[in-house]
Amino acid sequence: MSGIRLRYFDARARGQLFRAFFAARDIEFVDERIPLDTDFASWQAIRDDQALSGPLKRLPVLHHGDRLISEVIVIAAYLHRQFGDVTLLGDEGNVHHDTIVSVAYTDLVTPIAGLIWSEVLTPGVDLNAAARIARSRLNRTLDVVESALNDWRWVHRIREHAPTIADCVLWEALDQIGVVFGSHLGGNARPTLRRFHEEHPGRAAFERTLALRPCQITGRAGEPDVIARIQALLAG
Ligand SMILES: N[C@@H](CCC(=O)N[C@@H](CS)C(=O)NCC(=O)O)C(=O)O
Repeated sequence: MSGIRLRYFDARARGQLFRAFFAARDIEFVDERIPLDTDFASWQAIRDDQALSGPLKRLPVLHHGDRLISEVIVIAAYLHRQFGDVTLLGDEGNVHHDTIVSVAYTDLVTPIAGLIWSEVLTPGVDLNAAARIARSRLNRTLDVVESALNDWRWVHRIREHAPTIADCVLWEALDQIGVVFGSHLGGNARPTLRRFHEEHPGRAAFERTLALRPCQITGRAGEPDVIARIQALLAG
């Protein structure tokens, strides 16, 4: 499979899981990043060109040859199929895989970005309350994911095959949670998720990719300050 181009902002949120997948699988791709400049000028310049921004005029989009695919869940399913993982995992494994993709993207990655953007998206929001609600919801989700991974023996099997899309999105979600909440996440001990994050065979590739082109999680201006405030509020 050649001629792959991923277009996304110079941020992690909805794009890093694909960069991680390509890195961990040694797949060549063009990592096209739209700069986070003032007023998103670089994005505004291409937004209406649907050959670049896709049918919904939003990123990420994936180009593969003549195909243009948009929406994270659709791109994820496409890559999962194209790289043979559907065949590899079998019926039950695919249901588990797709469930991890859904919960990690919808209930972890998306709310993390929502919290970082909360003061912009909901003017007047109480950041302290928003952070505590987000933390509590993330903790509940992490508890059920911990239990599902145990039931499915997912972590016992991660060395049996190359990192899947589900591995990449879950690892990325856990890593983003670490960046945003630091030691302030609290909640139950989750040995399986900790092991997944620390011992995943793709970890070196995931971290190398992050180190090669460091970027913030979202496109919000001043994100490091927002994260510092979230952590200070949660510590109080
Ligand atoms: N449902 C879409 C959401 C995509 C999305 O909202 N992308 C944002 C960046 S994270 C975007 O392109 N925003 C620019 C805009 O809407 O003009 C997905 O899952 O891919």
